[in-house]
Amino acid sequence: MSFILKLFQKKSKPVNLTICGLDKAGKTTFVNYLVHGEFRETTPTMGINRKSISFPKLDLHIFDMGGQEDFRPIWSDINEKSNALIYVVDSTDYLRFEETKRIFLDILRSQIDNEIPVLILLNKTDLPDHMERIQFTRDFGLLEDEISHTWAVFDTSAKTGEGVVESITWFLQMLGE
Ligand code: G3D
Ligand code: MG
Repeated sequence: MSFILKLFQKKSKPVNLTICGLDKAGKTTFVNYLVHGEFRETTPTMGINRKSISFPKLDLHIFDMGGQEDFRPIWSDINEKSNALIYVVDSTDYLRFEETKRIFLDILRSQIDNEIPVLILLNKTDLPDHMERIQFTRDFGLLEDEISHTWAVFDTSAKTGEGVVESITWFLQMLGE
């Protein structure tokens, strides 16, 4: 390749990103908002929904995982090859809080390396009676000593777009964008 071509060749780092969380948390809606810049209706994800987005310094290859119980065994295979994790929690789903917390902590303990940054989205905060971020952070176990990943929690609404730009900006910085 010529010197000139090398000079102008795009040098983007490929990043494999998995998005996990219980079914109906808003994973696919969040990805849609990232890709289209607006809310779009979704249908339940069967298996894995793959999308790619290019940023100036990195290409994000997104693996949006089906959250139903039947699909969760696939997560560990994808997470083990992943460089980044977004975990989405429905901030109004008090009934399944312990279930999503157990699954999240299991991913951190056994499916991803310690240096992988973790973005936690406390989603659906446009709805009334949602969980408060400070209380959530404590109850979700994020302040425990065993957590050695770099993490952050953002309030988001994949419906109104609240927190989408802020959360992804933080994440891209962690990934070296
Ligand atoms: P999943 O991919 O995690 O399984 P989806 O979840 O993205 O398919 O979303 C599940 C439902 O939650 C969808 O509604 C979607 O519109 C809704 N939803 C996602 N994010 C938000 C949000 O931030 N606020 C509100 N109010 N709703 C949200 P349906 O009605 O299609 O089941
Ligand atoms: Mg989905």
